[in-house]
Amino acid sequence: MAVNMDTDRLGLAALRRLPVECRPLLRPGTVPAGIVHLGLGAFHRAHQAVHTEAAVGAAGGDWGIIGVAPRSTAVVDALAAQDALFSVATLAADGAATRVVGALAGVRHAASDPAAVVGLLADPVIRMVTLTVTEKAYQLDPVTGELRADAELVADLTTGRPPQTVPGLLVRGLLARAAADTGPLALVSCDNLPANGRRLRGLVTQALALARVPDGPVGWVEAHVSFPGTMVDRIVPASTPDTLAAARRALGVADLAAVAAEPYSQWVIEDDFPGGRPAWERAGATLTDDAGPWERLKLRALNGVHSATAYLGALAGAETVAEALALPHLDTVLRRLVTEDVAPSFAPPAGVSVPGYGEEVLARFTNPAIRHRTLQIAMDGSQKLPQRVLHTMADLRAAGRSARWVALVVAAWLRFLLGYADDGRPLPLDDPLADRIRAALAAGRDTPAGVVDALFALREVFPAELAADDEVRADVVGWLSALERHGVRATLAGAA
Ligand code: CS2
Repeated sequence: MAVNMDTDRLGLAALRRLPVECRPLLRPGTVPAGIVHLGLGAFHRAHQAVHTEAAVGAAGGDWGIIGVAPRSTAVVDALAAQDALFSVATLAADGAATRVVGALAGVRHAASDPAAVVGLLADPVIRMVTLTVTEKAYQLDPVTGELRADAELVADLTTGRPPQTVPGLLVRGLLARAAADTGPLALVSCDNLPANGRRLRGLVTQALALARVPDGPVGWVEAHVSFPGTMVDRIVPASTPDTLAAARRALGVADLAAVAAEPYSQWVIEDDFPGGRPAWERAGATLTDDAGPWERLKLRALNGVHSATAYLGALAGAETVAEALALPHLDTVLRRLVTEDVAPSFAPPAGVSVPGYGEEVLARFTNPAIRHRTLQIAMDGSQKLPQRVLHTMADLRAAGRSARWVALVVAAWLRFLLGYADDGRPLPLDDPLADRIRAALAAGRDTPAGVVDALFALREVFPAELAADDEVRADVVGWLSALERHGVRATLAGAA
């Protein structure tokens, strides 16, 4: 890595000019790489990178991270110009603290140099690949977990072209590693998928089959690759020009890869790392043999509530989550969602009270220093609703219970898909299933019942049993009618 000598820009040469409290725990270049991370978004930088830097700082180990951006060049360019350094501002209601993180040992851009990334995955120094690529990049059907083999993925798996999809890149890397026999590897999903370790294993198994990989390398992968499940949690909104301006003020130099996050951070990890791991337990993480209860807790009582806030808030014209929570009665409705519907739907981790966790979540959402846009959370609803909301609903119904508040969240999503807010302003539809959603709505959008029937037919989102459940259908139609007729504010006032 050529050192950036520009002392007005974050980089090794600027480190000595930084206020002492802003300096990294690790000096990049001094910790050899052991991890490849796919997905260099704000979340990775404020979460795994921070925990890993602290773990290596506390206990050592060759666990530098090579950060790979699958698509975006902007973040790779910014980090490459900064010797892979970036800052994280921790925003509490009563003030901010900014610190540079030295966890990254390098950065790569997969789309322009896939061979380098495949080479890294086969490199014996790399013993772990972590991923934050968002739900849709796994290309799994959200309901069944089946791999969705679109033309791009089939081309990646069946031709020799440079891989362009995440599954394609993983398969190519694993084949190279099997051929070189360079030691065991953990593939660690850090995305908000249900049973993310099992889903990633399923993805790899199905992709190897689609690529008609012979038994030898398939057996190698089965014997040498682990897929620990994880629960990851920290609210990290997409960075904005304000984030960068605040970083410059705190650091005294420009940081074009700066991120800002809430103080809270949690990481629960299944301890299954055949090639070793950083001492994350020294950095606030919980190592366990089953992350499932934690993951269900977080997906249902945090992400589900986040999505509810995002759709209801966006419809009512709230730009951020904190603004949405200022809507009269929304907090009451969200509390009822958590206590009456989410809590009885699953068994939480031992000793955890779901309503108590829900209170903590609402306090985090109201942090006034965090400007998390409702529209950011609203995107990709088809990929998020199943594990955040519909699993809760299915479990309640299977136990013979009603799912009234969950039905409100589903109705809010359907109402959002109609594409305009309560004041008539347009709302964007940013979703990998946007075309299918638009086609379904074209067939029936005139009445609430028509909308529900058209969208309940999307099998990638609504499982057949839920779609055929008359009580669920009636609840969702009822809420959607109220939302359409009276708007969010009056619906909340009537419900709370
Ligand atoms: C959010 C998550 O964007 C979203 O859909 O619900 O990114 C959320 O902020 C994180 O999962 C919190 O850990």
